[in-house]
Amino acid sequence: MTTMLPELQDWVDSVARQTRPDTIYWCSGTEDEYQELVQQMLGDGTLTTLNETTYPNCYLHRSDPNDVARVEHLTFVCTESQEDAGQNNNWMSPADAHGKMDALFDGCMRGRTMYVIPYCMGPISSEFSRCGVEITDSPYVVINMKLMTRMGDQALKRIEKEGTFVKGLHSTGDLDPERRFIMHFPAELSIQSFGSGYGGNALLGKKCHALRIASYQARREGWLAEHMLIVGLESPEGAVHYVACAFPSACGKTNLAMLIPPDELHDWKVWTLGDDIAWLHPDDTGKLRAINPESGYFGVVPGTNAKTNKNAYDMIRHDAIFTNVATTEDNEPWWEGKQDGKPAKDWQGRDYDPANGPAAHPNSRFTVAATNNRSYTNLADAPEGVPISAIVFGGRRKHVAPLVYEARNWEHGVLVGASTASETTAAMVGEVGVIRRDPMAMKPFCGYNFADYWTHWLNFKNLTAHLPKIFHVNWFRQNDGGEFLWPGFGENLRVLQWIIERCEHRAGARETAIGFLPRPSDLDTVGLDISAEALETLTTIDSRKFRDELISLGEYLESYGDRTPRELLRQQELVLDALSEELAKAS
Ligand code: SAT
Ligand code: MN
Repeated sequence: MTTMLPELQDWVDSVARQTRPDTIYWCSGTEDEYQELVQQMLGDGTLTTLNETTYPNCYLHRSDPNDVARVEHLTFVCTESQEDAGQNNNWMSPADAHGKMDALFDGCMRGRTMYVIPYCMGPISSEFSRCGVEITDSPYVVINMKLMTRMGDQALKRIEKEGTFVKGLHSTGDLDPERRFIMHFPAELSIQSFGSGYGGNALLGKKCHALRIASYQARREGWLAEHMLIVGLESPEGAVHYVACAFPSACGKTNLAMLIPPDELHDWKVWTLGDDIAWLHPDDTGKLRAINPESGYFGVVPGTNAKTNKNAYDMIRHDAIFTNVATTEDNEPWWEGKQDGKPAKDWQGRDYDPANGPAAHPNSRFTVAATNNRSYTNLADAPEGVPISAIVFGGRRKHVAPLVYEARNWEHGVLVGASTASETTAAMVGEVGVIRRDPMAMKPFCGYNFADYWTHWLNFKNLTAHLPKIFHVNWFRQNDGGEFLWPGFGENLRVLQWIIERCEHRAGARETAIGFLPRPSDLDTVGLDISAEALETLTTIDSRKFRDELISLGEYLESYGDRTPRELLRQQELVLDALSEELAKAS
């Protein structure tokens, strides 16, 4: 096949001249094509079948053990000026990066098939959607892109009509971590990724396009590309609110997006629109509307069970791709926290031996189409998106951050977002459990200087009349004995309920130096198994610790130099002054 769009045809031809594949294959996105690729990969061992009775159409992929997570230290934003990438990104000049990548891509597809994947991020007919074409030599990438995006002929048609698309070039190379780079060229609307087959490094529509490149475009065009789930909450009275929540990778976005109400709140309904990325646009009526650019989930497997996330547990029982999980004697997939069965082989295919560590890799993943999910709503396909009532930021914090608080106003909310920090997880290569700053949960994903990004956020004050309220949550607070104080999972709905009742001006709160906190009595805790003491701890702050936090936040914001917006520093000072005043009063 070919295309009528000369720019696309020329690019595909030039990539083929450079990479020298044996064959070029244009992906149509059909079910038959998916099945044929699966058969081919079963043949060459890239995939294996799982138990066909209990896990129909499910496959296992074992990746190279050196290639199991995103590699932030090998991910670069390549702008002419280093300042434009900011200290939040690794930077390389476009000329140097192209030189390096050209050498790596030279002849790298010899003996391989080159797949051309036209894809559309967002509903095909939405004005908010953006298209791209990924060229890859990995059929595993093709089938994942099929589940995760709207790809193939329908996307190609839109691209030919629009004439613009993001160019993504990917090769697994030889999977040598020494020859691995993920390069972004925002000004060229292009991405080049070499040497990894793992999710965020290789499925270029996801983090590379829908966050890094899109955030750069969004700044120019007046919208936001964010690392947020989108969930709809329908109260027993029938009011529906849509909430967008930003958390770092592997902090439970997928669980929150498909939450199941606890028994006492069974009259509530929860609808999933997205579990990872939201594109937010101001509309004509002054509201922010969100679309999910993806159409599938690439979720963390360990910990998923019938209690923690029944919707996810059920949706990965058919038509799913598993990456780096263990298997049982019956050839079912197995992972830590599955609470059913025992591992026979670990994620590397060895006989399971606890001495080798967990049976499933801690960052093992499932890929499924969003329509597998029981709480999926076809509003996820609505071209106009959904109006957002509240934006929620959160991280994984043992101490300091309370269960929930509400920012005073938009500008303060931007500070709250910028203050997000979290203990690191297995979704990225490196030490797990270290606290790091992760503003808006976008540290690894913002395609330009964070200082400019905060300015862009602050500017929405002038763009939009009915801005959402902004909140911060922390499900991960622990007591001194290291036990979690909040039960989490379905019970998180109680916090979301307070949030939307705040949006409706119905729920109570007390004003503190850091914003509005619920009193224990402001939360619906009927039937919740929690001590009064734990609830008290969750809804109070240690002003001294929080003041230290604010001081360190101020230093962090200042470290961005002149570009840091004054308004953000002013907000930091306001909170700091209020905390000092509280401490002075108490002493
Ligand atoms: O690897 S991905 O970036 O796709 C998943 C994640 O880290 O959130
Ligand atoms: Mn993510």
